[in-house]
Amino acid sequence: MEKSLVLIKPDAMLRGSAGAIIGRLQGQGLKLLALRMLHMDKALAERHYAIHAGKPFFEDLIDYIISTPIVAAVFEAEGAVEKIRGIMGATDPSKAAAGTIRADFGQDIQQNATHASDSPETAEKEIELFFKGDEIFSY
Ligand code: FUP
Repeated sequence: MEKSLVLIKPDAMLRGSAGAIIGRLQGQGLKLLALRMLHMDKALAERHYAIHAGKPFFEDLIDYIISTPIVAAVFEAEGAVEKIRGIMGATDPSKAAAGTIRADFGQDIQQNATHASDSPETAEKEIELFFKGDEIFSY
């Protein structure tokens, strides 16, 4: 079984879409193992997005992700990483397939409603940034 980290980002929080997004993932066979609401600080944001450090959009991305509280979740399924990325759709909501979370809830390439891990290895590292071992349930 594979796990992936999902973040409900500030634009989706401001629009009240967190519950709908979590429900959509649960409804498509992803098992919810961990759930937490937090306001990321700059240090955590920079660690989470370290791979994008130095890119032109990096500073804006950090300011955006720390602009409101967010919801962090761990979901599990066989092939969870690819499954979730398919359900979420392309990074840019205007290019995301109809019926995907980003097409339905995202605004633009920055305010795109959700984050999901891009590989099982990244997922393990990202999950550790947001959750302690005993906060991840198995049932
Ligand atoms: P994704 O894996 O689909 O979340 O997309 P990326 O890892 O390519 O990008 C991570 C985040 O950087 C995106 F969610 C939004 C942000 N981003 C921008 O703000 N501008 C860009 O041009 C590209 C990405």
